[in-house]
Amino acid sequence: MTTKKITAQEAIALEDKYGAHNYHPLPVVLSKGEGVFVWDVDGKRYYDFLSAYSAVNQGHCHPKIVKALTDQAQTLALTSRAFYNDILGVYEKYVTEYFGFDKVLPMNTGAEGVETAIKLTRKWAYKKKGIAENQAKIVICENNFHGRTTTIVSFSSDPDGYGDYGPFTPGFVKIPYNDVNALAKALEDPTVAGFLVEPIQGEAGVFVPDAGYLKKCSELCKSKNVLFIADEVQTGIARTGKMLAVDHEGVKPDILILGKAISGGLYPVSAVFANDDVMLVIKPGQHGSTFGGNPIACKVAMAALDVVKEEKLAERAEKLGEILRKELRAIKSDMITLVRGKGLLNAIVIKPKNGKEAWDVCVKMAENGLLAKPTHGDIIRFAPPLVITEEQLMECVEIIKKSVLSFE
Ligand code: IF1
Repeated sequence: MTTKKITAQEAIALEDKYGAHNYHPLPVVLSKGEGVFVWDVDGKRYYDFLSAYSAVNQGHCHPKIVKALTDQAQTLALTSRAFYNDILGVYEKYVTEYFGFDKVLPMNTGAEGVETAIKLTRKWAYKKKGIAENQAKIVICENNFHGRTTTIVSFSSDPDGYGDYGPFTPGFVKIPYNDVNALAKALEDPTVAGFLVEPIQGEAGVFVPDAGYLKKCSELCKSKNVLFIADEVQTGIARTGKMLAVDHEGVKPDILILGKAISGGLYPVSAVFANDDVMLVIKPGQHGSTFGGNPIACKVAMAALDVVKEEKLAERAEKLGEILRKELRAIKSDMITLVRGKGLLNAIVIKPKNGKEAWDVCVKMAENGLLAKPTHGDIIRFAPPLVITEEQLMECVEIIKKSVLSFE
């Protein structure tokens, strides 16, 4: 198949006519990416302040990760798990040492990682904790986002996420986020096997819980023999200024879920980590995936994780995040009512002015060369690739400022 260069209008019309209408993108058609930048089909350059929802923390098309991908693609792409391959074990050793767990279970998407963690928790409940068959419960939080499978949307608070997708999977108990007492109360039920939580709620608009929340939750779980399950699909891999967001509080989850930037956005790779006492409850034939742990995925993930350390991305995110929030707070506009975040996972809350809202601010920023996406109508997420320099960040602050002030 050949693709000749098409116009933005043509590209949008094709998606509209032939694609399902499950997204509503900004009217920008991208055709190239490099580092912190993306280019549209007309050659206009933008700073990417979404980073594919934090999948491209290492920057677009990072040469080291691209090389790992193309080299392995020309050697051996996929064997399935019916046979051993010469890369998977090497990757498993690398990645478990990297994150400090006994075992990893490789999957492809974030949602599959979450599904894996749910199945693992339930099987552990029956095999180890001694909960009666089909009685295990998992505590989850209001306004969570963990993916889009039927089981995961069963415990979503977002009507767009779950509406008309029932019947739903039972076994989940919803509590308010950032509420230790609510967790303590929920854990009084002896059939609770796990607590699944995002260290920062991404979809909820980058909602950062109080300091100490995760630590207290993890201690409560320990005291009740309940698995503490951290969904770090979005917050992990240096995004919040530490390798993992739980590292800010020195918390070690019983189950850790990673996705997105574990591949630098080059390939769908997710991973579920646990120690032997938990992970080994799953026996051969009881879980898996055709593509999970394939040689390309393993090589790509190792390169992507090398880059995080080599380029000190966690330290950069920590330092530049402080600067970004300080500069955003200094913008004198009553349209920006709140600036929040950790590391380079940030958001501003927009109060509409003269009929202009977050969407209009994003359209204006795009005109001015910076891409960000509104969520929940009034929140704009700012999450550039972590390879951004301080000088580039200051240029971005100017674009954001100019765009917001254009509505005064
Ligand atoms: C979409 C949001 C971000 C996630 C956490 C698991 C997954 C995600 C904490 C599932 C995915 C996504 C998916 C993307 C939009 C995006 C998102 F706004 F919807 F919430 F990033 F903020 N756990 N997040 O954030 O991972 O299966 O997609 O690989 O378009 O649905 P996935």
